[in-house]
Amino acid sequence: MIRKLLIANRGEIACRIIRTARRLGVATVAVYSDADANALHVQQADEAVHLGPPPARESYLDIDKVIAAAKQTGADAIHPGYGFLSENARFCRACEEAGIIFVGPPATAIEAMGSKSAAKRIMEDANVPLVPGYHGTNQDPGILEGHANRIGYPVLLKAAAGGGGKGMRRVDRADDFHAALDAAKREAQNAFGDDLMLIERYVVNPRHVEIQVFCDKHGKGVYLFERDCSVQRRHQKVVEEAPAPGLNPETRKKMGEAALRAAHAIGYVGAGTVEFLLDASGAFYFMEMNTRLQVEHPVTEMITGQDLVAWQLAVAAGDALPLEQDDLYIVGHAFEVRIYAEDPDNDFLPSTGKLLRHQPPAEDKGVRVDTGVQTGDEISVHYDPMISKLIVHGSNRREALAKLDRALQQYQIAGLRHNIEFLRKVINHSAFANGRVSTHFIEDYEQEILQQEQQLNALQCAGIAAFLHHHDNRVLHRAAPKADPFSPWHSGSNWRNGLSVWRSHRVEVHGQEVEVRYCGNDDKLDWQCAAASDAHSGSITSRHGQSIAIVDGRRVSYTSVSDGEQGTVFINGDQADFRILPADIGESAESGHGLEAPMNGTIVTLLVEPGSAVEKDQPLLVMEAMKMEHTLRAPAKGTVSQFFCAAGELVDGGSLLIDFEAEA
Ligand code: MV4
Repeated sequence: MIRKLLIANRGEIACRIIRTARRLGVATVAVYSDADANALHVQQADEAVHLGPPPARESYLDIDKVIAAAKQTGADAIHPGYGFLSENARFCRACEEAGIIFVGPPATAIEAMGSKSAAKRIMEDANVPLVPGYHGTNQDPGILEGHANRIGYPVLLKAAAGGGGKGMRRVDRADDFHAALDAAKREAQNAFGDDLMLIERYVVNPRHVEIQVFCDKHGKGVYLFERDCSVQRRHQKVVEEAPAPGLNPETRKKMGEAALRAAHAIGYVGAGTVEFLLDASGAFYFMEMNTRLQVEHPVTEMITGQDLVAWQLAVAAGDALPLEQDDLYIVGHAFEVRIYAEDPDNDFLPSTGKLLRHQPPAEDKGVRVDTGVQTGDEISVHYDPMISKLIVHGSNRREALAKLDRALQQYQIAGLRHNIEFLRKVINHSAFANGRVSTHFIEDYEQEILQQEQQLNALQCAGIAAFLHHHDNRVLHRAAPKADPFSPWHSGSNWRNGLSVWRSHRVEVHGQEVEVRYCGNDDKLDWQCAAASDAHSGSITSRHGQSIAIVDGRRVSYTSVSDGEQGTVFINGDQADFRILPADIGESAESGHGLEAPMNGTIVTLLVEPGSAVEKDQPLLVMEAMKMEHTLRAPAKGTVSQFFCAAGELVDGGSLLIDFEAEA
């Protein structure tokens, strides 16, 4: 029995683990960096230990500090969550040496999955289906080419040490083989310091289907069915669901049993995930095994009714698995989407800063929100910019999808860019609605999903007008003499009732400039809105406590967030971020004399020479962070005077990378 659990993680997963521990009567210890002193996971735990400065390697990744925290607080077990130390065999051993239970598999199982080619040999022996290919140690280019010819084109070259698509090259013709091999080897050497390559037949347009397995310390294992995580963007999962749409029960059973053979082959204990590629014919092939609890585990919990963290704690304590295979069954359908602070309009660059509002939809039967942040928190450059996960469950896929869209509409996030509109476009695409998911989904429908211009509609205009009215009153209120509490300015309502004064503002919203006029008071406001392309007008009444508005007789939800001259309105499931433009003519002078690193990371390449004249949005530099590449672009037409960084260099978020002069 585990009495006290230290959670060596932060954010939503730390909070999620604490929730189960609390339910089971297990005391919890959080750990935190300086950046997280006030974070939700620290507030929710029974006690918390400070680890160090914000960079993960000096806090959440520091094995000695984490072990010391567990000893100091008398924790008998450590849950690593995902990421950070979760798949670190050295950490697993350090726990063992300190007499602390590591909630996860034995170090040997983690190590067995470290090399792709070694893993494939183990899986081959265990009779787990593999993509036809070559995973031997002879790396002679001529020999490798011979294997490619035997396998048949197209083939895929993969770095044995790789992951996340790095060091991977598709080769369509024998003529291209050697050039592709050289390039893939170079990339693998740079990224992993190891250029051992394997070759596989290229599976065209596959699905990513993964099996959740669980093993106890008594040699027993079960599978908790599959998750389809095909919808990805540059190897980042966007939507996950369970069960996989259209998977037939025989294939499910075959995949589940193959996954268990994989787990048993490496002496697995605890929660694990075996990833497969599934092709259009229903054939499936082992890709890799993740030796941790995954981000998307909640969809499995929703369809099985099980708490996987509770299972992990039971297994770690030496208990038998809570259920046998025949006791497990699928009920309904579940989706998960990951809400990120990122800008889909700017290459999904992480968006850092203060979260002025984070109000997820209310949790309800079939709607679950896993989050580790709250309004007022800072999304920093130091960690993954995930804000929360939304998980929904319905009695079938269609119902779950409808719930998902409704819940996304109810999200209120302000202060940062986020991906909610992007997610809504993905899940509302007809191909997705029809279950036609694949790993090429985002690429295939990129035009429809990304290029849609945000439209300004009448409800948004009404919301902005109401905001401006409120904003102006506040400004006037501040100007009123404080000494006079009976001043009509203090009444909270616009006392110029019936004076019919029209006020006007120029506002930038959805990338366009709009003139917004209003006239009236808190009870009834007439408004007019003119953009270059179209115009709207109407009236808005009864903004009760800023939660309900009646717009031309339609009763809708309405609320707003204000940040100086910027604001966000949420109206009827729609969001509009806008900026009040200065009353005088001309754009506000964007002085921007440089580009800063949006997060901690590594410089991959510089794309222009210092001194180059560049166009607005021209790519200037590629950096890598959080397993993703990010392109920094010119904010305007201008000149790159100087780079303050070089390829390969580690840079801190916020540090100046490029000296940039916008053209006057
Ligand atoms: C493949 C493949 C097609 N054929 N292997 C990409 C990351 C790595 N973990 C495995 N990946 C792939 N391996 C063969 N033989 C296509 C992919 C792939 C992919 C796999 C899962 C989810 C998204 C993907 C996106 C592009 C390519």
